[in-house]
Amino acid sequence: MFETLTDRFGEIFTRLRGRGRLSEADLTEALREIRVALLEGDVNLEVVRELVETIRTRAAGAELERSLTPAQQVIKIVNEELTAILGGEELRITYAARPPTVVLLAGLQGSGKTSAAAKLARWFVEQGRHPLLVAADLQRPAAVEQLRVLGRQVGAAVFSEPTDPVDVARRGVAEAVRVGRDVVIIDTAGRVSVDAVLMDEVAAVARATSPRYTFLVVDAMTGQDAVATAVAFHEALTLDGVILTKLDGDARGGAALSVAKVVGRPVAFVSTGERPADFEIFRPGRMAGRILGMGDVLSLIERAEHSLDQDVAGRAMDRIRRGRFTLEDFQDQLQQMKRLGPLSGIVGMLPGLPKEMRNAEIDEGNVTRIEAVIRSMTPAERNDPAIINGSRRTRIAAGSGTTPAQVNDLLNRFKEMQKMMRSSGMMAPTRPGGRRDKRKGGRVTPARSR
Ligand SMILES: Nc1nc2c(ncn2[C@@H]2O[C@H](COP(=O)(O)OP(=O)(O)O)[C@@H](O)[C@H]2O)c(=O)[nH]1
Ligand SMILES: [Mg+2]
Repeated sequence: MFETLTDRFGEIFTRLRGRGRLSEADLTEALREIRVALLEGDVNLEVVRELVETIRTRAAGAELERSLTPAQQVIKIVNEELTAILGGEELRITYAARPPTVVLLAGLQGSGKTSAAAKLARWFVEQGRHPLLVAADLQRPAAVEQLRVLGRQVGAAVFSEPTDPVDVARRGVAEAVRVGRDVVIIDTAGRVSVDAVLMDEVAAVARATSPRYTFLVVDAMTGQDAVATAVAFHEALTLDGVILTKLDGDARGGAALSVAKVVGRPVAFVSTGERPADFEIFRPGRMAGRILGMGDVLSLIERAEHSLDQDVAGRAMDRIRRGRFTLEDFQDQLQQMKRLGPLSGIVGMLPGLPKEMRNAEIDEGNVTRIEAVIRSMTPAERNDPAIINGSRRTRIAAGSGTTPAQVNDLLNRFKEMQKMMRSSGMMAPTRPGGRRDKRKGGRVTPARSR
């Protein structure tokens, strides 16, 4: 599910990242692409409109955070707004002061209500609660038996009587009180499509049991119908949230994502398969991140915002642009990187990295060695490594506990890096160091303290 969206956002963000500055035209173009991506992903038109407008307003007025490139800022805003339409925060289930806590499930036939009832029971058991399942779907004889089988699987008792739905639901709650069950989950009947009889029946069940939570169960495969269905149920019942099912399917899924926004109630739980365990509390932020294909890059961005020294970062960017990125700057960068935490952790958070790279061992010792070598250089050497001759190399190696070959290796890599920065247009094509001047270049100043 959501592959269409993820693919499209991947392309859009890659193009955005390729730009240093974002012009008005770039932003407009990106927003147009985002709009198309959302529509292709089957997100509701109204939701798309509002989302794109919000992103536009925020991106235009965005305060420039110096730790983020303009593209990163746009991506961050998109992520935050997508999270918001999915309900923002995850729903925290609370319990009735006087048990039982009643949960009512409504929805069309085949949406996954009965499965969700059992899965929800299992979830409450995991929370240390004692749920009672109530089979108030008396339309089909098999429905009660289905719930009994599922109830056994998840270790929850099932109550039912062959009377009528409202009566069964009311008695179910009384039964829970009698046997000391603190949560009651009521499974109701569905129709193939919304109709008045269905609405009246489920509304009557709700009136009779005063549920703490009324959840609409929505099959994520049903496309835009899901939105209309949700609106109708919300009018009749006043929903507290939505349970999205069949997220393991291969539909585009955008419609399901729109439901929460359209009815103004959050997605509470999601079901991702047929097994009882394929069910979890819905985390909007995580889902948005997944859809946008970002791995955990946003937590990385956040961490960067908090732990990086903005001035150092800004200075480095400035020097890169002016073609003056030296070993000294390189060392600053290494130090900043180390503040973000273990390198292996950072690599794990980067999206789109090939698996081999994710698993590659990141050699922290290597970074420490590079730093030692740079620290053993004089400022003049750091500023212009070209002056490092054989005897300087030997001195630096001795000072850093490395070998002249290792010093050479670092210098070669640094040269490669500068070349790359230049050819990628990141760095202006002036000379390294920028103030190579024979007088200074020849002078040996003592290395800075370790
Ligand atoms: N793949 C998949 N199938 C599901 C999921 N939830 C429910 N189903 C299946 O959908 C069908 C209808 O589910 P059911 O709970 O009986 O729907 P109800 O009519 O609303 O009670 C059943 O075959 C379920 O096994 C899910 O998350 N993933
Ligand atoms: Mg059912």
